[in-house]
Amino acid sequence: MAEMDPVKLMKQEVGRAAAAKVQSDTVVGLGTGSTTAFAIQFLGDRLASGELKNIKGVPTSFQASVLAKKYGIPLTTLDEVDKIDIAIDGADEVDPQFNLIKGGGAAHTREKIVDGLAEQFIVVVDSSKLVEKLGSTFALPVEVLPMAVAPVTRALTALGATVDLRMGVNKDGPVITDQGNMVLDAKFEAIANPAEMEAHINNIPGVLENGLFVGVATEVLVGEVKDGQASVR
Ligand code: ABF
Repeated sequence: MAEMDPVKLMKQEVGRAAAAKVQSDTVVGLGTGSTTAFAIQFLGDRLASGELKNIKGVPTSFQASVLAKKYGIPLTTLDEVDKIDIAIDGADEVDPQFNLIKGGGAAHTREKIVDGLAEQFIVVVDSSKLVEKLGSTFALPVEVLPMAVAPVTRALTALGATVDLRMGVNKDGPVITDQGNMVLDAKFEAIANPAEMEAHINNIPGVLENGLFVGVATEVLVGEVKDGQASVR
């Protein structure tokens, strides 16, 4: 049998470990990204086996809602529930204080709403996402109203970032978010004070949300592969 790609193996194990933390009769925030996709799949498996009962998912993106339907996870909305018990979501960078950069999937606006409401927010990453300082490997995604792309670009540049408009896979036009906005990717040397930077950027007129998640994650599950064996810590 062909060897499974070790990164995929790692994501699978992390997704499985996160799904195992979900209890029956709870509301689950369903994140976006390839690692969380495995968690959603394993939640579906647990429901199908009868081991898990009566959960409702709040999706953070169209992609998450499609996966939830595929794996038989009933969906609900923030109008129907008064709390989210646990959220499972990916990240692009994690620092030692569990602060995150998210938004590589252009879904960080809904993700921050759902992850921020969750009593437990479990982040599922592979070890390549661990950094000492946020911003050191990944540009900070910022969701912007299309009419404000130019002034927000100038404001982020003035903060010291190199700013790019996120283009689609075929480069034939900018990525459009689930809200109909665009995404600027702001690459900083490193972000010294994530809390300050998060508040400052969200205060720039035209900005909807940025990908700094400060003080939101309650647990980080890190997948690793050593000698072909996947483990989670
Ligand atoms: C999403 O998951 C994004 O916020 C983040 O960029 C992405 C990470 O995806 P993957 O698990 O595929 O690396 O939540």
